[in-house]
Amino acid sequence: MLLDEIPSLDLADFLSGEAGRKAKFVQDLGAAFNTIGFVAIKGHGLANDFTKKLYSDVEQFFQSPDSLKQTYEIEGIAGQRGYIGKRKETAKGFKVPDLKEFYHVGQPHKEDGDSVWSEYPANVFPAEYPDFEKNTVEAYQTLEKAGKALLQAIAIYLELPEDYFESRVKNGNSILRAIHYFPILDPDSLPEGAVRAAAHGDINLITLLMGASAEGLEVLRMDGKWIPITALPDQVVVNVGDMLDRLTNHKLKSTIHRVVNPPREKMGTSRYSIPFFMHPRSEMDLTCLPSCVSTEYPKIYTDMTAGAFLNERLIELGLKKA
Ligand code: AKG
Repeated sequence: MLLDEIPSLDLADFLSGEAGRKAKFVQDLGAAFNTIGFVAIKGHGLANDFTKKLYSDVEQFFQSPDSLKQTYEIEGIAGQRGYIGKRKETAKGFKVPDLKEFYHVGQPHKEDGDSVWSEYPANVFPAEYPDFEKNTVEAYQTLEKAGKALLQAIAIYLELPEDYFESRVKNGNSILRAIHYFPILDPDSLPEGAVRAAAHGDINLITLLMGASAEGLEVLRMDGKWIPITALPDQVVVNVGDMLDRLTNHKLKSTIHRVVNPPREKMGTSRYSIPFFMHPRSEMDLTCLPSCVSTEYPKIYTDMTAGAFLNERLIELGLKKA
């Protein structure tokens, strides 16, 4: 059950062309991002059957032997493409790595003569599973399109031009992350504090998260209480990332979330989830917007580009060497 505290919105309202529906969507989205930092949306463009097939492609890959998966692990690119092995990422401020392995798909193709590959190389895909490439790329493109519409709504809410983010996210560093939280076969041998995903805020502008294969996701409410959330089958959960939090001087809230370990009787089961992290281009300036700074809300962040911020965070996560 999706808790009442996370508002449910329909992106079709924003895209309807009807001024009243569009304005209400913008206000509801803004109000949610200004408080809990999370919403659940439908009308995102992913059909349920497609999502089901995508999850089965992802499962097929992760059920392969580690030796095959490791063929797609690329050294020296901070885990920004391909396979990232078990216990390689540690949430900021934690000592024990997360109990997960994942696969990163970046910009699927170069749209024009842009410098999209200058920082990160082209994608690699598991040749053994052609549907993995076909469907992860389709999911990437569908969620990127939905993400661009959501950023238009956010721009309107912030009283910026509706297309404010368009050039800033074009060919940006967005990543589709297919995650496998592997079965925990010997829970007693786990290091203290080891969890599927320790408490963290996302690095990027916004995250679009397809409903996961099992429970476990929890969001830290403002009163300090952790609340479990599960998207309904036709919903995608969307949350504010740290970059949007910085840009808006914490007017839009990047809310801490985590994935807890299952109860003991379910420790031996896998969990899959597929977030899409919407990133801008590296050169985007994340300096707090002047309209979000006032005597009441003094500037709380230093000026930084998205590329420098991403770099800093990849080092903190252990994916990049300092
Ligand atoms: C992340 O990868 O940042 C997540 O929070 C994943 C959430 C999930 O697996 O449900």
